[in-house]
Amino acid sequence: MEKKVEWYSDFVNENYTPSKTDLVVLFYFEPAKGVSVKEAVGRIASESSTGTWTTLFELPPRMKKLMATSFEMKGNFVKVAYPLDLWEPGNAPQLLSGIAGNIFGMKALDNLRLVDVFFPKVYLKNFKGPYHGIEGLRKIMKVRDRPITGAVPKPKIGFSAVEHARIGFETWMGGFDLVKDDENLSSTSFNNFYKRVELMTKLREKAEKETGQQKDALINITSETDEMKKRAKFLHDHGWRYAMIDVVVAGTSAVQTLRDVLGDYGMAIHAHRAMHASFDRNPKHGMSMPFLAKLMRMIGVDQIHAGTAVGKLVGGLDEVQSNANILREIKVKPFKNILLEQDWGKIKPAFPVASGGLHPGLIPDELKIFGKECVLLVSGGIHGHPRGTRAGAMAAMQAIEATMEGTSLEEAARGNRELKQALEKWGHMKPV
Ligand code: CAP
Ligand code: MG
Repeated sequence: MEKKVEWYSDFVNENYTPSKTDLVVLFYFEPAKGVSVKEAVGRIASESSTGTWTTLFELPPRMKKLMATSFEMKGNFVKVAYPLDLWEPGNAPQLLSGIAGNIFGMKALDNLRLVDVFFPKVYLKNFKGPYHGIEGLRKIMKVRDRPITGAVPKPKIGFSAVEHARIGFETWMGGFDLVKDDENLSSTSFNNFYKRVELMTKLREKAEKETGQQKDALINITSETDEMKKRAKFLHDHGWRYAMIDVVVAGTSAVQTLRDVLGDYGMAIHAHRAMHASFDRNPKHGMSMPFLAKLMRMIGVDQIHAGTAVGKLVGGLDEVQSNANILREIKVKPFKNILLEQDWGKIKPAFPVASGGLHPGLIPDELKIFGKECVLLVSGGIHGHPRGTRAGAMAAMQAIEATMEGTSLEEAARGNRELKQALEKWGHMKPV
């Protein structure tokens, strides 16, 4: 008789009903040639929980209780339930090492995609969620009835701190709320972080005085973690209410640490998602953007880039709307094979950020997709205005106002020179 060397089928139970405290993951999978569906889903559950490739000599009884279970196979989708005790409370990196770890490299699968995760209440309670959330940020910025607006000086890196701050000032003066650093700008020989912050602080005061509006900035602190803490304190000492982190490259551990540090200062986190497309762009493999957004809301960012659907970067309408739902809703409804149900309980809603290739002519599309509950970043689309940054920001603000009033941009352009000039340059083109 052939000896049993593997125990993958022990991790599959088509009749399993998850308990209230199970974490449930929705995966898309494609078995490799010669691997049955049952073996494939058994391996997913096994390698991401207690299993390994072979049967073992010693198995304490506890093991049984810690095994994950694959259930509900529908075509190429399967759900896997993980018992709560597998997970260290409040440890986001450990979660990823399990549900998003070795399993992506298994030879038994041609493709595997982590689509979404349902977090039980007891698991969520060890994470802080956003410090301010949507309501808190609206209060700070004193902006109620329209999206919060911002822009990155462009080109994205190369300006000196003085040049950068001057462009920031023009952005604020054109009516924008926020000036944002670009993802690859941190502290360079030509644009030192500390110098940039000092200059921006002076010009923020001037812009606030001249406009009577609240102004702020999303200044990028991404760096080694101790240095990030230092930069966070420096921002706080200079009266800034936000800090920006490239959350994927910095990693969940650093984001958790900074959520604590910034929370103690009463500051918000702007999350840039640079590098996300390395694992979410291929629809058959990797991890989905809605799940990244969910993970970051759980850890506690106040806003995160969510795509535009019409701008220069990938991310279709279903994905963009799913990102927005996962970030804004208290009770997220299941949607196609993209979202699982999720009750966020006490975790505050976060803003989706629309960014990437936007200009005034695309603002009606963005407001249709997101409504007013978003942050709109229009960068190249203001600095490329024929009369410069300030006029560009004015044009974008005019486009927002017109759209919110239900007026077409063409009609609004008759009384607004800046918008008229923006439309003459870009019309409603969708950049690629
Ligand atoms: C936008 C941007 C952002 C992208 C990121 C850029 O500038 O600053 O980093 O929006 O993409 O460098 O491209 P533009 P996403 O407005 O000039 O395009 O929001 O999809 O993460
Ligand atoms: Mg950028």
